[in-house]
Amino acid sequence: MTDKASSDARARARNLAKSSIHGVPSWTAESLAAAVLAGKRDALAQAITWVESTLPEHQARNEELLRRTHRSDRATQRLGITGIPGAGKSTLIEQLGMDAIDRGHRVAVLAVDPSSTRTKGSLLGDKTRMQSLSMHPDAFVRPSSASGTLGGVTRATSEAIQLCEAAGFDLILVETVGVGQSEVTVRDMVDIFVLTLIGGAGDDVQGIKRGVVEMCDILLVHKCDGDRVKSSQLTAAAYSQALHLLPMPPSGTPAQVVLASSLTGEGIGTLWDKLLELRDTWTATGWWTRQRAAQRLTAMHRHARQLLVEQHMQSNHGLWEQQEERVTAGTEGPFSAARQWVSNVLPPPSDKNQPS
Ligand SMILES: Nc1nc2c(ncn2[C@@H]2O[C@H](COP(=O)(O)OP(=O)(O)OP(=O)(O)O)[C@@H](O)[C@H]2O)c(=O)[nH]1
Ligand SMILES: [Mg+2]
Repeated sequence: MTDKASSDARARARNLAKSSIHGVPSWTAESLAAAVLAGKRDALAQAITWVESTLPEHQARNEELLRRTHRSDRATQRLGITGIPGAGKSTLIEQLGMDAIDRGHRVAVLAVDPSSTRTKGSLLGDKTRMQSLSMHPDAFVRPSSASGTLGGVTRATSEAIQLCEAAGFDLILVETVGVGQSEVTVRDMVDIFVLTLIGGAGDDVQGIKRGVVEMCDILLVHKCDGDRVKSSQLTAAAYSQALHLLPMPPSGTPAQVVLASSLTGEGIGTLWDKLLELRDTWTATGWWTRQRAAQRLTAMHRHARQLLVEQHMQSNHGLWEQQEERVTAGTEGPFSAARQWVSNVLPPPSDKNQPS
């Protein structure tokens, strides 16, 4: 082969590899939506990659994809699992997921980490800890979602949940790393929220904020095995008492404490019983559907606010930067700078828009 021929061949191979990596050539919103609805996992993976994009030129095609895959009639369950790094969330998800498959479910696992605390090690950990699940035909595991702003990650995760459900997965497990802001938003997209703790370590050590404890439905004292059994029981007892002092959550069901080990499988049956009990109780009281409706509204409000701010920042970037410089230099206060910017980018409310 001549030099020219071999370099052409290399370029063609490179382009082919590039196009298959990006998946650009074949999918349209219509064909991708159809493939997702047919339960094709490569299409689902591609669709999630699409919605993770924040590029403005991708928004129209993404919306088309989401419109075509929108199904409100599927009975699905969304479970959030949160806790400090290393609490055993992925190991628990592997256990729960495999059990759920045995019970006839199709399981999707999504991981959320807007804070970028995730190291290569834990990504690798996800793959090895969810090994059976990752390889099972009735499961779909997406180790880590897009990085970016909290708002962007929240939107992408909500949309990924919708896509998984459209592809026929009826149990969605969302793993959240960290103990801060990310749980607040994941709470807004799941039906049941489980906080995993480790026995023996106090909240100060684990960095669990009271707010996160307040919003969980099940508090799981995990790794209750070997020489941790005693300390796990003490931690469980302390939290059971503390939970009594919290106000009644809007679901009408106070959070419950469960002891479990994913290593021995002990307590996992109890966890299942509690999960099913919550689903049945909330279906009967109507909380299940009310919570979902409230979550859809919250998502719409949040997204509308974000879009408004982003669009105005783009359309009047000069003034925004000017205000930023003033606030940085201390020549303008942050609140008045924000107010000035808003009154500059928005037209004053006219009488026409006022309710009569
Ligand atoms: N003793 C014991 N160890 C466990 C249990 N569950 C998980 N582990 C171990 O805890 C370590 C962390 O487990 P992971 O499942 O990766 O924890 P994680 O919370 O998903 O970690 P990140 O995703 O990095 O936040 C691993 O070494 C597991 O083998 C358990 O029930 N008992
Ligand atoms: Mg993990």
